[in-house]
Amino acid sequence: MSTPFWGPDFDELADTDPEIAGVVLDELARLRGGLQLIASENLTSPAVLAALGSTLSNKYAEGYPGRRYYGGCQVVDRAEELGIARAKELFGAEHANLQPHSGASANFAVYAALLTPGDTVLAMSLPHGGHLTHGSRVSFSGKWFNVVAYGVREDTELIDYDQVRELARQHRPKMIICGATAYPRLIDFAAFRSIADEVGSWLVVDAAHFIGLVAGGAIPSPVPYADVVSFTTHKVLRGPRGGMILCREELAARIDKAVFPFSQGGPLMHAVAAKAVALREAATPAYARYARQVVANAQVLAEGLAAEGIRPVGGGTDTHLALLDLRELGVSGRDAEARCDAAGITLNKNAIPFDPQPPAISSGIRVGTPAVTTQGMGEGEMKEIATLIGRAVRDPAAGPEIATAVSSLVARHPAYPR
Ligand code: DSN
Repeated sequence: MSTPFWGPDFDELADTDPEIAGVVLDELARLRGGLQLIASENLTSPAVLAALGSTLSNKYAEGYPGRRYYGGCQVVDRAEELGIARAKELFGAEHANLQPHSGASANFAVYAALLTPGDTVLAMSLPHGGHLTHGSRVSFSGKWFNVVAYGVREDTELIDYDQVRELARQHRPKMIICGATAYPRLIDFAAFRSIADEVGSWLVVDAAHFIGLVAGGAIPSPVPYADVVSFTTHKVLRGPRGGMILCREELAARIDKAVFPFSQGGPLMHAVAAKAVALREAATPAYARYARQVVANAQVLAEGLAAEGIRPVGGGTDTHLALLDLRELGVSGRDAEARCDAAGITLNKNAIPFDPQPPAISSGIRVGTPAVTTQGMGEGEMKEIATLIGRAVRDPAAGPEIATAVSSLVARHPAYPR
């Protein structure tokens, strides 16, 4: 019996649009052919991809389950209801909104829900590992709000909680936001809560990078401490590209209204359904094992890179990523990224705290283990990868030889095995 489902059908795509079919195949080949070490990427499951490629993409469903502005939403309502229930259960949250199209959209909605333009926000500085949407002058956050930045200490490269408290007392921010894109260590949510309570601020945690580790029980959860937790669903969590917001019940209506109708129109119901699938997957014991392995792998990778003369910022990692200082090797982040790319290793240049170089050059690289761990790699492979990165960074001529070693490594642990 054939399945009554119009899901991803590659032959249809190849017949209709061979050029885009070629792009899809080439991207799959790129994923399979190299090492994916971008800390914010992962390889989502075929089940998630099936939901994303489904007819749920067709439905307009402005509003929320049971309260839509269009007819015919009774079926897609079930997907959103399942997703909300799973998010609340998995994270122990009072309320969940699955509609943000991205992490940036989620943060826009959070700022809109809690603040009015001109309010003061205390946020981590971007050059110290924060995020554009937390307070950079080139984003809405820095343009419309009075942002005061905290950072890491120069000696420890860890968040300076004394500075956070001092700045909070001095500026009395309406909101304090923590969470980062290039901070490898655990964040002390209890410390942030106590500072927020002392000055009467909202506490928002942007958990985009590490929420998957929280889901798998590999690191502590921010949910008991924060008024609002925002995140993306496509990093360690291994869902579709998109955003999500968790909050206390008292803020539920404000958050929901800030997402729709304030900042978004119709939700992407295929993405909402795919988020629900990812949440179901993330509640399994296999995912918990995965999350622990992601951290173990990142620690071994950071140690291996240290042995190659590439210094882990902050002394190592407690999470899925390591930030590395290349200055001892005399190679910029930009050159290291290019050299690794030529060797089949995809990672990104990254500013390190107090970086003497501008961001487009930078003195560091960032590596993450979500994708390679999804491919089934463990500590042994991480040692091998550290050696390969060390050679690639030091010797630009070794690219082809290292690419051969990378091919043999990924052949043993293929992405999307047939
Ligand atoms: N672009 C993401 C990252 O790589 O960390 C953050 O938005």
